[in-house]
Amino acid sequence: MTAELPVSITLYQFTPMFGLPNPSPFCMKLETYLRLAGLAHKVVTLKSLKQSPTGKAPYIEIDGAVIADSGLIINHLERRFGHPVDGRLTLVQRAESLALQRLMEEHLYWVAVYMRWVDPGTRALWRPHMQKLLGLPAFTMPIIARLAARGIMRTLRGQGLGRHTPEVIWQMGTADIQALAHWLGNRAWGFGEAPTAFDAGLAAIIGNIIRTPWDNPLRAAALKHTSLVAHFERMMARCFPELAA
Ligand SMILES: N[C@@H](CCC(=O)N[C@@H](CS)C(=O)NCC(=O)O)C(=O)O
Repeated sequence: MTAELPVSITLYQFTPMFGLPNPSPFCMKLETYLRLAGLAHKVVTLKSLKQSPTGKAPYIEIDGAVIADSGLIINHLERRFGHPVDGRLTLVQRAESLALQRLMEEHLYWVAVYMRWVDPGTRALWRPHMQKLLGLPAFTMPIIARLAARGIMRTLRGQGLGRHTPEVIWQMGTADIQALAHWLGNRAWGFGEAPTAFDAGLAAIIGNIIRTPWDNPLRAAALKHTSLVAHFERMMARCFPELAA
């Protein structure tokens, strides 16, 4: 899990939560990838996103360079260290892996954002976790929570999802989950005998949906698919035994 390397890699990400390595699917995907690749790294918990080149997490420092975006970071590490995780994939498999990651990260992720930050039914349940994530005093939370929900709703409207009713948003997320479950079928991993970056991304988004500790239609849809739940648990047992149930 921790091959000695002449380089140092520092991963900057949010504080762990919900019994997950990270409450951000992108951070969890990258940390999972680093463990799958056996690349030694240091983890630094972010207090602010100001140092991130994109203003988003995760980002890494490697060889004196700072790189943001989990996908770009994985591409960089794959090239730098001889394609330790995705190297055996064919071009067709790479195309499928990319398409599925885009589904998870550019669509399903936004339904999960709605689930956590905006859904009026459960927004209050998220508040104490949001406080931990942002590291702010409790008395600021009523106003911060309202501002955050408003800001994220604006982003969701720009992305397009936020222009739909809650029912339609849940339906769209459920369709994504079904597509992922049907695609994975009963296979242990997406592409053959060993997990790839796709599996890191799948476990990260499904884990973040099912381990969010309150009910909603997206979580119910994911929990119905035992193959997705088993895939997440398999990845946790393999990469994060210290957190696995
Ligand atoms: N495409 C990016 C997305 C990263 C991302 O959206 N991170 C979220 C956390 S899940 C973030 O930092 N959001 C802070 C913000 O938008 O201000 C990646 O793969 O790393």
